[in-house]
Amino acid sequence: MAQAQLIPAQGQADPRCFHLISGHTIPSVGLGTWRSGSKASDAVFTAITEAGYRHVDTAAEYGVQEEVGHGLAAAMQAGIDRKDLFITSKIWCSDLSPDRVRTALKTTLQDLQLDYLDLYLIHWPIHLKGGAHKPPEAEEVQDFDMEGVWREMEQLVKDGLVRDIGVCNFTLKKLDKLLRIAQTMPSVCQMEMHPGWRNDKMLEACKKNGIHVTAYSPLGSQDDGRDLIHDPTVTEVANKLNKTPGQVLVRWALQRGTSVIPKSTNAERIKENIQVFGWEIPEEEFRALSSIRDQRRVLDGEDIFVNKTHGPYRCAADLWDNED
Ligand code: NDP
Ligand code: 1BO
Ligand code: 1BO
Repeated sequence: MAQAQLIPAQGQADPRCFHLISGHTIPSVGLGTWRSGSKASDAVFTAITEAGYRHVDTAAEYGVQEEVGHGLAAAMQAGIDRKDLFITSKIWCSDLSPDRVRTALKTTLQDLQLDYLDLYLIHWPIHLKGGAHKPPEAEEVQDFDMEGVWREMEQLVKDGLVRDIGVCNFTLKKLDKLLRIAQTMPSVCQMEMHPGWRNDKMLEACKKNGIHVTAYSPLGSQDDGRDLIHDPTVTEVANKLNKTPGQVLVRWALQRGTSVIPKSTNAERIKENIQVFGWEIPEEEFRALSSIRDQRRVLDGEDIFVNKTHGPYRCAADLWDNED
């Protein structure tokens, strides 16, 4: 079925796709692939051919693009049309200079075995030297030429290599700057969002400007993440609705008007996470989920970008323009 036909009538609570400012659509649930490792290929194939996903989120930095490419190729061999898929990737910090944008995209396309991307995002708005340490030495953090990089990304759209462009991990300040220089509007802003980090101010700013938001780490992420699956409010709502905590968290994101990209490499959970249509979280439960008091980011960028002694970012608040 063509994507456009999946879009419900206005007001209907079954948003399988959202409209982008470009006129394109984005499937509302996508498969995340960060830390999917060698399982990424099977996860992508299962998601597309068995669970009905049409949207896959990846990034050069995840080191899984070749595996994702194998999964996509296998799904297309099994009969899925490229035009029915929505594939997102992201440019990493070490490629965040105008002269590196096109080469970075070409490498990503090659790894994914694709000739265009649906969406290309600036992964983090910080320009690092190639091979920078984590966290970086002071001299490894370089000036970010946002305007120059964005011009190159706009050119990728004009050249048909990318259908939409956007950003991740932006602040109000950076978004404001981008909107002043953009000739092609960012279609999507991808941000950490879940009931433990609602980030309402960015959601509102994006909505006001017609920018669609994708919620990342919707389940609280993994490893050093936050266990939202066992959060008492989430489990209470899940029990009441006879749904799983994962489904409640994904559905919460949809009802906020965001697309959402839960990661799983487990076939059962991949299927579970997209069974979020045809039912709703009622208003009272939605409000309870939206009122969790302990609001904090899981991924504040400190481990990746902060150099406490020499800067230029000495703490996470510096990274986020002191806006939180
Ligand atoms: P998620 O919030 O999606 O959580 C993933 C974890 O939840 C994994 O441990 C997974 O394990 C587990 N899980 C998945 N489904 C269920 C379920 N139904 N019940 C219980 N546990 C479950 O974390 P991510 O941080 O990976 O975020 C999702 C995606 O967002 C990323 O993979 C990436 O694509 C994107 N992202 C983008 C960022 C950016 O900077 N733009 C930053 C972070 C993420 P298992 O695999 O075993 O099921
Ligand atoms: C280091 C990459 C964070 C997840 O997108
Ligand atoms: C690394 C954090 C960037 C905030 O816009």
